[in-house]
Amino acid sequence: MFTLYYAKGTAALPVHIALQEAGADYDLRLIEFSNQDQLKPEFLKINPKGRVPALVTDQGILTETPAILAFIAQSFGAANLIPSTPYGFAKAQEFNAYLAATVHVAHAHKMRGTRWSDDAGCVASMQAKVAQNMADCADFIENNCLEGPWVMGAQYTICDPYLFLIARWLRGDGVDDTAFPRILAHRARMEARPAVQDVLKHHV
Ligand SMILES: N[C@@H](CCC(=O)N[C@@H](CS)C(=O)NCC(=O)O)C(=O)O
Repeated sequence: MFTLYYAKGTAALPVHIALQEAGADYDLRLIEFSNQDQLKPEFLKINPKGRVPALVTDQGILTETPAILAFIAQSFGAANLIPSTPYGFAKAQEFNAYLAATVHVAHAHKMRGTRWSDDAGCVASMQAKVAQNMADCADFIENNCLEGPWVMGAQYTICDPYLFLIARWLRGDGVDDTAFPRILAHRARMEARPAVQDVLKHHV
């Protein structure tokens, strides 16, 4: 039994989808950013970083989206959510690490610029760059990372719900996502999956 601490539409979404796809037994704890729940002492005991996702397991608490996704995939081997070879697994991790360390960070400059500067002008300047940076990331993914129909090719993996999250963020970040038809088609394929439809009911 797992407990997923999540906020709607955040990096917790791919973890939530992976749990559902894997057939895991889990329950949910909603963290409302509008109430600053992520900074309250009860949540900081779960994740002192004050971020979601956090997954409570019977072995301890896991944070960081790529790590949690890999844990779910390896814990539920029958769900076949990672490539079986070391190279294939590394390629999946390469993609998820890019989303976590580059794309998510580029997105975070829209709402969380004060992490990097106390200067209001700098924060505004970083915000103004978000659409361009996210479009550049989308362009890189569109042309280099999406084998099709899934990120890793024929196999649906933990890369797919993570890309789905990023695809959902693009318009809000000011990106014209119609310029990225392969990402849009991937998003539509994700939305057609029953597990994704079940999960999305918790993210509206
Ligand atoms: N590196 C972390 C980032 C997690 C993260 O920043 N999550 C955001 C939601 S997408 C969050 O909890 N933000 C709350 C805040 O910044 O106060 C991961 O990949 O899981």
